[in-house]
Amino acid sequence: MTDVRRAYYDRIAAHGLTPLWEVLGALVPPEPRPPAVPALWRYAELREHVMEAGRVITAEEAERRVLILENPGLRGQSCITQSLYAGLQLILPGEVAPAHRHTQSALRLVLDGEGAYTAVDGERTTMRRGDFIITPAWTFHDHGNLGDQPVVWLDGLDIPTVRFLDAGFAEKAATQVQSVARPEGDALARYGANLLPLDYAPKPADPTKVFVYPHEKTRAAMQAIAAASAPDPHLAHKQRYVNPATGTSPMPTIAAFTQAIPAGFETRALRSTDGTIHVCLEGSGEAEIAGTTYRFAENDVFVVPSWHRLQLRASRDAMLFSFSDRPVQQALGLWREERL
Ligand code: 1HN
Repeated sequence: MTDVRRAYYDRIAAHGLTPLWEVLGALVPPEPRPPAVPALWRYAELREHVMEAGRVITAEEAERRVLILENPGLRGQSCITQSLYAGLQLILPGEVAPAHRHTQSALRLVLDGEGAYTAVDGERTTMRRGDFIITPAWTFHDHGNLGDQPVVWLDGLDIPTVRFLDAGFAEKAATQVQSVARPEGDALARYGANLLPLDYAPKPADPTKVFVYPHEKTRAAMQAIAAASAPDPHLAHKQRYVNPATGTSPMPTIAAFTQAIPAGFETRALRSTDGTIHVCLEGSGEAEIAGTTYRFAENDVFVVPSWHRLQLRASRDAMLFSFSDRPVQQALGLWREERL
Protein backbone atom coordinates (compact mmCIF):
# COMPACT_ATOMS: atom_id res chain seq x y z
CA MET A 1 0.00 0.00 0.00
CA THR A 2 1.26 3.45 -0.83
CA ASP A 3 2.22 5.86 1.95
CA VAL A 4 -0.35 8.33 0.62
CA ARG A 5 -3.13 5.83 1.00
CA ARG A 6 -1.92 4.63 4.42
CA ALA A 7 -1.83 8.20 5.73
CA TYR A 8 -5.27 8.84 4.25
CA TYR A 9 -6.74 5.69 5.89
CA ASP A 10 -5.26 6.76 9.23
CA ARG A 11 -6.80 10.24 8.94
CA ILE A 12 -10.29 9.00 8.05
CA ALA A 13 -10.10 6.30 10.75
CA ALA A 14 -10.27 9.08 13.34
CA HIS A 15 -13.72 9.90 11.91
CA GLY A 16 -15.05 6.34 12.10
CA LEU A 17 -14.48 5.71 8.40
CA THR A 18 -12.72 2.93 6.52
CA PRO A 19 -12.38 2.29 2.73
CA LEU A 20 -14.68 -0.31 1.20
CA TRP A 21 -12.31 -1.07 -1.66
CA GLU A 22 -9.82 -2.74 0.72
CA VAL A 23 -12.40 -5.29 1.89
CA LEU A 24 -14.92 -5.58 -0.94
CA GLY A 25 -13.76 -9.00 -2.18
CA ALA A 26 -14.00 -10.51 1.30
CA LEU A 27 -17.38 -8.87 1.99
CA VAL A 28 -18.99 -10.13 -1.21
CA PRO A 29 -17.25 -13.41 -2.11
CA PRO A 30 -18.24 -15.17 -5.34
CA GLU A 31 -19.42 -18.13 -3.25
CA PRO A 32 -19.61 -18.99 0.46
CA ARG A 33 -16.28 -19.25 2.29
CA PRO A 34 -17.37 -20.41 5.72
CA PRO A 35 -14.87 -20.12 8.58
CA ALA A 36 -16.33 -23.37 9.94
CA VAL A 37 -14.41 -26.48 8.84
CA PRO A 38 -15.56 -30.09 8.38
CA ALA A 39 -15.18 -32.07 11.59
CA LEU A 40 -16.22 -35.35 13.21
CA TRP A 41 -16.64 -36.21 16.89
CA ARG A 42 -16.35 -39.95 17.69
CA TYR A 43 -18.71 -40.80 20.53
CA ALA A 44 -16.61 -43.81 21.59
CA GLU A 45 -13.72 -41.40 22.23
CA LEU A 46 -15.88 -38.74 23.91
CA ARG A 47 -18.10 -40.87 26.16
CA GLU A 48 -15.61 -41.15 29.02
CA HIS A 49 -15.01 -37.38 29.00
CA VAL A 50 -18.75 -36.74 29.06
CA MET A 51 -19.14 -39.12 32.03
CA GLU A 52 -16.27 -37.38 33.80
CA ALA A 53 -18.24 -34.12 33.69
CA GLY A 54 -20.66 -35.93 36.00
CA ARG A 55 -17.90 -36.16 38.62
CA VAL A 56 -16.75 -32.56 38.16
CA ILE A 57 -20.07 -30.70 38.56
CA THR A 58 -23.72 -31.46 39.33
CA ALA A 59 -26.47 -30.78 36.79
CA GLU A 60 -28.01 -28.33 39.23
CA GLU A 61 -24.82 -26.33 39.73
CA ALA A 62 -24.05 -26.32 36.00
CA GLU A 63 -27.72 -25.52 35.20
CA ARG A 64 -27.02 -27.53 32.04
CA ARG A 65 -24.09 -29.98 32.15
CA VAL A 66 -22.99 -29.85 28.54
CA LEU A 67 -19.77 -30.24 26.61
CA ILE A 68 -19.98 -27.98 23.58
CA LEU A 69 -18.99 -29.43 20.21
CA GLU A 70 -16.94 -26.49 19.07
CA ASN A 71 -16.02 -26.22 15.42
CA PRO A 72 -12.19 -26.25 15.06
CA GLY A 73 -12.48 -23.23 12.75
CA LEU A 74 -14.53 -21.29 15.32
CA ARG A 75 -12.77 -22.00 18.64
CA GLY A 76 -13.91 -19.80 21.49
CA GLN A 77 -17.24 -19.00 19.83
CA SER A 78 -19.36 -21.84 21.28
CA CYS A 79 -20.68 -22.92 17.93
CA ILE A 80 -20.51 -25.77 15.43
CA THR A 81 -21.44 -23.58 12.44
CA GLN A 82 -21.76 -19.80 12.34
CA SER A 83 -25.51 -20.08 12.98
CA LEU A 84 -25.85 -23.18 15.18
CA TYR A 85 -24.67 -24.55 18.49
CA ALA A 86 -24.33 -28.24 19.41
CA GLY A 87 -23.37 -29.98 22.64
CA LEU A 88 -23.55 -33.27 24.51
CA GLN A 89 -25.62 -33.08 27.69
CA LEU A 90 -25.35 -35.52 30.60
CA ILE A 91 -27.91 -36.10 33.32
CA LEU A 92 -27.25 -38.63 36.09
CA PRO A 93 -29.85 -40.69 37.99
CA GLY A 94 -31.75 -38.53 40.47
CA GLU A 95 -30.61 -35.23 38.97
CA VAL A 96 -32.67 -32.36 37.66
CA ALA A 97 -31.69 -29.63 35.19
CA PRO A 98 -33.80 -26.72 36.48
CA ALA A 99 -36.69 -25.18 34.57
CA HIS A 100 -36.01 -22.06 32.51
CA ARG A 101 -36.94 -20.52 29.20
CA HIS A 102 -35.17 -18.47 26.55
CA THR A 103 -35.78 -17.08 23.09
CA GLN A 104 -33.26 -19.55 21.66
CA SER A 105 -34.91 -22.66 20.15
CA ALA A 106 -33.51 -26.06 21.10
CA LEU A 107 -33.62 -29.63 19.87
CA ARG A 108 -32.48 -32.83 21.57
CA LEU A 109 -31.50 -36.10 19.98
CA VAL A 110 -31.28 -38.86 22.59
CA LEU A 111 -28.10 -40.92 22.24
CA ASP A 112 -27.20 -42.97 25.29
CA GLY A 113 -29.04 -44.41 28.31
CA GLU A 114 -32.69 -44.32 29.29
CA GLY A 115 -34.90 -43.14 32.12
CA ALA A 116 -34.64 -39.38 31.69
CA TYR A 117 -37.44 -37.04 30.77
CA THR A 118 -37.76 -33.56 29.33
CA ALA A 119 -40.72 -31.39 30.30
CA VAL A 120 -41.93 -28.70 27.90
CA ASP A 121 -44.59 -26.27 29.11
CA GLY A 122 -45.95 -28.67 31.70
CA GLU A 123 -45.81 -31.95 29.79
CA ARG A 124 -43.12 -34.58 30.22
CA THR A 125 -41.79 -36.95 27.61
CA THR A 126 -39.65 -39.97 28.39
CA MET A 127 -36.40 -39.78 26.44
CA ARG A 128 -35.65 -42.88 24.39
CA ARG A 129 -32.66 -43.38 22.10
CA GLY A 130 -33.17 -41.67 18.75
CA ASP A 131 -36.11 -39.57 19.91
CA PHE A 132 -36.10 -36.07 18.45
CA ILE A 133 -37.44 -33.61 21.03
CA ILE A 134 -37.85 -29.86 20.67
CA THR A 135 -38.15 -26.97 23.07
CA PRO A 136 -39.41 -24.04 20.99
CA ALA A 137 -38.47 -20.44 21.80
CA TRP A 138 -39.76 -19.15 25.13
CA THR A 139 -41.19 -22.48 26.32
CA PHE A 140 -40.32 -23.49 29.90
CA HIS A 141 -38.28 -26.67 29.97
CA ASP A 142 -36.52 -28.84 32.53
CA HIS A 143 -34.95 -32.28 32.45
CA GLY A 144 -34.85 -35.02 35.07
CA ASN A 145 -33.52 -38.54 35.38
CA LEU A 146 -35.83 -40.93 37.23
CA GLY A 147 -33.93 -44.02 36.08
CA ASP A 148 -30.70 -45.72 37.11
CA GLN A 149 -28.45 -44.90 34.13
CA PRO A 150 -26.61 -41.79 32.97
CA VAL A 151 -28.43 -40.33 29.98
CA VAL A 152 -26.69 -38.40 27.22
CA TRP A 153 -28.25 -36.49 24.36
CA LEU A 154 -27.16 -34.07 21.66
CA ASP A 155 -28.46 -30.53 22.05
CA GLY A 156 -28.82 -28.30 18.98
CA LEU A 157 -29.69 -24.62 19.45
CA ASP A 158 -29.89 -21.50 17.31
CA ILE A 159 -27.76 -19.61 19.87
CA PRO A 160 -25.40 -17.95 17.33
CA THR A 161 -28.37 -16.84 15.20
CA VAL A 162 -30.11 -15.22 18.15
CA ARG A 163 -26.80 -13.69 19.29
CA PHE A 164 -26.22 -12.27 15.80
CA LEU A 165 -29.63 -10.59 15.98
CA ASP A 166 -29.13 -9.46 19.60
CA ALA A 167 -32.56 -10.86 20.39
CA GLY A 168 -31.81 -13.10 23.35
CA PHE A 169 -33.93 -13.15 26.51
CA ALA A 170 -33.89 -15.77 29.28
CA GLU A 171 -35.42 -16.35 32.69
CA LYS A 172 -35.54 -19.01 35.36
CA ALA A 173 -38.88 -20.55 36.33
CA ALA A 174 -40.25 -20.03 39.84
CA THR A 175 -39.69 -23.72 40.65
CA GLN A 176 -36.80 -26.03 39.67
CA VAL A 177 -39.16 -28.72 38.41
CA GLN A 178 -42.27 -27.73 36.46
CA SER A 179 -45.48 -29.16 37.83
CA VAL A 180 -47.08 -31.65 35.48
CA ALA A 181 -50.06 -30.01 33.78
CA ARG A 182 -50.94 -32.71 31.24
CA PRO A 183 -50.28 -36.46 30.98
CA GLU A 184 -47.45 -37.77 28.85
CA GLY A 185 -48.54 -38.11 25.21
CA ASP A 186 -51.13 -35.33 25.38
CA ALA A 187 -49.52 -33.08 22.74
CA LEU A 188 -48.97 -36.02 20.38
CA ALA A 189 -52.63 -37.03 20.72
CA ARG A 190 -53.95 -33.51 20.13
CA TYR A 191 -51.54 -32.30 17.44
CA GLY A 192 -49.63 -35.33 16.15
CA ALA A 193 -52.27 -37.91 15.25
CA ASN A 194 -53.55 -36.43 11.94
CA LEU A 195 -56.04 -34.47 14.05
CA LEU A 196 -56.16 -30.88 15.28
CA PRO A 197 -58.39 -29.00 17.72
CA LEU A 198 -61.11 -27.09 15.82
CA ASP A 199 -60.04 -23.64 17.00
CA TYR A 200 -56.31 -24.16 16.39
CA ALA A 201 -55.02 -21.84 13.64
CA PRO A 202 -51.21 -21.63 13.80
CA LYS A 203 -49.29 -18.95 11.94
CA PRO A 204 -46.69 -20.20 9.42
CA ALA A 205 -43.70 -19.51 11.68
CA ASP A 206 -45.29 -20.94 14.85
CA PRO A 207 -43.37 -23.89 16.26
CA THR A 208 -45.18 -27.21 16.41
CA LYS A 209 -47.06 -28.19 19.57
CA VAL A 210 -45.79 -31.72 18.92
CA PHE A 211 -42.57 -31.59 20.92
CA VAL A 212 -41.47 -35.20 20.55
CA TYR A 213 -40.98 -37.22 17.38
CA PRO A 214 -40.54 -40.77 18.70
CA HIS A 215 -37.72 -42.67 16.99
CA GLU A 216 -39.84 -45.82 16.82
CA LYS A 217 -42.30 -44.08 14.47
CA THR A 218 -39.63 -42.38 12.36
CA ARG A 219 -37.72 -45.65 12.03
CA ALA A 220 -40.81 -47.60 10.95
CA ALA A 221 -41.65 -44.95 8.34
CA MET A 222 -38.11 -44.90 6.95
CA GLN A 223 -37.99 -48.70 6.78
CA ALA A 224 -41.27 -48.74 4.86
CA ILE A 225 -39.97 -46.09 2.46
CA ALA A 226 -36.64 -47.88 1.97
CA ALA A 227 -38.42 -51.19 1.31
CA ALA A 228 -40.76 -49.59 -1.24
CA SER A 229 -38.41 -47.55 -3.40
CA ALA A 230 -34.95 -47.24 -4.88
CA PRO A 231 -32.70 -44.73 -3.10
CA ASP A 232 -32.47 -41.24 -4.60
CA PRO A 233 -28.98 -40.81 -6.17
CA HIS A 234 -28.13 -37.74 -4.03
CA LEU A 235 -30.17 -38.31 -0.88
CA ALA A 236 -30.72 -42.06 -0.55
CA HIS A 237 -33.94 -41.96 1.50
CA LYS A 238 -34.30 -38.59 3.22
CA GLN A 239 -37.33 -36.97 4.81
CA ARG A 240 -37.73 -33.74 6.75
CA TYR A 241 -39.35 -33.47 10.15
CA VAL A 242 -42.35 -31.12 10.00
CA ASN A 243 -44.84 -29.24 12.07
CA PRO A 244 -47.80 -31.48 11.20
CA ALA A 245 -50.22 -28.54 11.39
CA THR A 246 -48.39 -26.41 8.81
CA GLY A 247 -45.91 -28.57 6.89
CA THR A 248 -43.10 -26.18 7.85
CA SER A 249 -40.02 -27.01 9.93
CA PRO A 250 -40.74 -27.93 13.58
CA MET A 251 -39.20 -24.62 14.70
CA PRO A 252 -38.73 -21.51 12.53
CA THR A 253 -34.93 -21.38 12.80
CA ILE A 254 -33.94 -25.05 12.58
CA ALA A 255 -34.78 -27.79 10.06
CA ALA A 256 -34.29 -31.44 10.95
CA PHE A 257 -34.02 -34.48 8.72
CA THR A 258 -33.87 -38.25 8.87
CA GLN A 259 -31.98 -40.24 6.28
CA ALA A 260 -31.68 -43.96 5.59
CA ILE A 261 -28.78 -45.20 3.47
CA PRO A 262 -28.78 -48.87 2.48
CA ALA A 263 -25.56 -50.84 3.07
CA GLY A 264 -23.26 -50.49 0.07
CA PHE A 265 -25.02 -47.41 -1.32
CA GLU A 266 -23.04 -44.26 -2.11
CA THR A 267 -24.74 -40.92 -2.69
CA ARG A 268 -23.66 -38.59 -5.46
CA ALA A 269 -22.02 -35.35 -4.37
CA LEU A 270 -24.31 -32.56 -3.21
CA ARG A 271 -23.65 -29.17 -1.69
CA SER A 272 -25.97 -26.66 -0.11
CA THR A 273 -25.66 -23.34 1.67
CA ASP A 274 -26.99 -24.63 4.98
CA GLY A 275 -24.09 -25.98 7.02
CA THR A 276 -25.46 -29.22 8.46
CA ILE A 277 -24.82 -31.25 11.61
CA HIS A 278 -25.26 -35.02 11.17
CA VAL A 279 -25.61 -37.72 13.81
CA CYS A 280 -25.30 -41.44 13.05
CA LEU A 281 -28.10 -43.23 14.89
CA GLU A 282 -27.63 -46.65 13.32
CA GLY A 283 -25.11 -48.45 11.19
CA SER A 284 -21.83 -47.06 9.94
CA GLY A 285 -20.23 -45.55 6.89
CA GLU A 286 -18.17 -42.73 5.49
CA ALA A 287 -18.80 -39.08 4.78
CA GLU A 288 -16.59 -37.54 2.13
CA ILE A 289 -16.66 -33.80 2.80
CA ALA A 290 -14.89 -31.60 0.25
CA GLY A 291 -12.48 -34.42 -0.55
CA THR A 292 -11.68 -35.63 2.99
CA THR A 293 -13.16 -38.91 4.23
CA TYR A 294 -14.56 -39.27 7.73
CA ARG A 295 -15.59 -42.72 9.00
CA PHE A 296 -18.67 -42.63 11.20
CA ALA A 297 -20.26 -45.14 13.57
CA GLU A 298 -23.18 -44.99 16.01
CA ASN A 299 -23.53 -41.75 17.97
CA ASP A 300 -20.77 -40.00 16.01
CA VAL A 301 -21.47 -36.38 15.05
CA PHE A 302 -20.07 -34.66 11.97
CA VAL A 303 -20.53 -31.21 10.51
CA VAL A 304 -20.61 -30.28 6.83
CA PRO A 305 -20.05 -26.52 6.46
CA SER A 306 -21.91 -24.41 3.92
CA TRP A 307 -21.19 -25.15 0.26
CA HIS A 308 -18.91 -28.14 1.01
CA ARG A 309 -19.52 -31.16 -1.21
CA LEU A 310 -20.89 -34.15 0.64
CA GLN A 311 -20.97 -37.78 -0.40
CA LEU A 312 -22.24 -40.45 1.98
CA ARG A 313 -21.46 -44.17 1.86
CA ALA A 314 -23.00 -46.77 4.17
CA SER A 315 -21.00 -49.84 5.09
CA ARG A 316 -23.92 -51.15 7.17
CA ASP A 317 -27.55 -49.94 6.75
CA ALA A 318 -27.25 -46.43 8.17
CA MET A 319 -29.75 -44.05 9.69
CA LEU A 320 -28.68 -40.43 10.09
CA PHE A 321 -30.31 -37.53 11.85
CA SER A 322 -29.33 -34.03 10.73
CA PHE A 323 -30.22 -30.39 11.35
CA SER A 324 -29.44 -27.01 9.82
CA ASP A 325 -30.56 -23.38 9.49
CA ARG A 326 -32.29 -24.10 6.16
CA PRO A 327 -35.65 -22.48 7.13
CA VAL A 328 -33.89 -19.20 7.93
CA GLN A 329 -32.12 -19.19 4.57
CA GLN A 330 -35.30 -20.15 2.74
CA ALA A 331 -37.32 -17.41 4.45
CA LEU A 332 -34.67 -14.91 3.30
CA GLY A 333 -34.43 -16.29 -0.24
CA LEU A 334 -30.81 -17.33 0.29
CA TRP A 335 -30.87 -21.10 0.26
CA ARG A 336 -29.14 -22.85 -2.62
CA GLU A 337 -28.36 -26.44 -3.39
CA GLU A 338 -26.30 -28.03 -6.13
CA ARG A 339 -26.62 -31.69 -7.04
CA LEU A 340 -23.48 -32.79 -8.87
C1 1HN B 1 -30.28 -25.04 27.34
O1 1HN B 1 -31.37 -24.47 27.87
C2 1HN B 1 -30.18 -26.42 27.27
O2 1HN B 1 -32.34 -26.77 28.14
C3 1HN B 1 -29.07 -26.99 26.71
O3 1HN B 1 -31.04 -28.46 27.98
C4 1HN B 1 -28.05 -26.24 26.23
C5 1HN B 1 -27.08 -24.07 25.86
C6 1HN B 1 -27.14 -22.71 25.98
C7 1HN B 1 -28.25 -22.10 26.51
C8 1HN B 1 -29.30 -22.85 26.95
C9 1HN B 1 -31.27 -27.27 27.83
C10 1HN B 1 -28.12 -24.85 26.32
C11 1HN B 1 -29.24 -24.24 26.88
